[in-house]
Amino acid sequence: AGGTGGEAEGPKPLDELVVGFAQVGAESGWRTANTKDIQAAFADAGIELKFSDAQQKQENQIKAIRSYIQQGVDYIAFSPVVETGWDAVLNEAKAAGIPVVLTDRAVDSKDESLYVSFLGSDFIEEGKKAGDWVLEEYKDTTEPVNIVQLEGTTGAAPAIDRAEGFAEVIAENPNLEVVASQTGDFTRAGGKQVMEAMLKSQPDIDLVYAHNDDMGLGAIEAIEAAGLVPGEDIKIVTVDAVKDGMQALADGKINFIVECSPLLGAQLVEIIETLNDGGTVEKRIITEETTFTQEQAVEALPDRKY
Ligand code: GYE
Repeated sequence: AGGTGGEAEGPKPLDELVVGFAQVGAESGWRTANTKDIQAAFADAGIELKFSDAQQKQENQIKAIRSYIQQGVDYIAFSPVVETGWDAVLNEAKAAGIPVVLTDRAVDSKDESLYVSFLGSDFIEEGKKAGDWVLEEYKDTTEPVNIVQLEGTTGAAPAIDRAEGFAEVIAENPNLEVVASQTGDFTRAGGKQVMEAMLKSQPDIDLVYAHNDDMGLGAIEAIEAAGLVPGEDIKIVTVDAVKDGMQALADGKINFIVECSPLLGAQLVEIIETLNDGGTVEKRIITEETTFTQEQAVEALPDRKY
């Protein structure tokens, strides 16, 4: 019928709208919470949501998006597993007149007309917040501080940006040095495996900076298995603040967590409804976030929803 996207025909009744969502996978506690929140928000709004899980593979995500285009959905939303390589499929969506909303992660495309909005966190800022804590923690140290970094999925916006923000801040103190950095793919198993190897290759690790809680939790297992005390012998800073991470923080095994909110569902629904009404939305919508110390985790845990 030509004019998908709703702009030309005026608002569609919400119960006739169809949105296709292409999720990264189920790699972390954050991701599971994100999926649940988005599905619940669409169910509450009475808007049909088609959902696919790409198992952290870009090719699967591209296939899912193509299938949504084929089915003639009204809108497509997705969280791009990596930053590069989206122009072709996004051009196909554009040619079909289907607006695309990026949730959570960015694409590095130069052509901003390929998506209507990017809703998600400022990952560079998150990396800086992690760096700020480390800077403060070691401000009086005169000895070298050996930091190992557990990176998120290679090529993913949060992995690139969290490394960048952190590096920028810790550069202020020449004693702070990242002595090893490797991807754990945002999974607990990945974090554990990389940490095991690092404990063997790096004689004197002072701190682990993990790009998400799950990898930090995997690192805790490796550290304990090596007979060391996480949070004391080796300090740990992570990003996300999901329940398991917050529990480990409250238990003293993690030292600091930078929050990254997975609760994007309500805002995504709002974007879709606005577009459906013919309105315009901000090109960049940044999620509001905080940070947690061990004491703050103890207080926040009882009310934590995910
Ligand atoms: O931090 C991590 C997840 O893209 C912000 O992906 C998200 C990240 C999150 O697997 O736990």
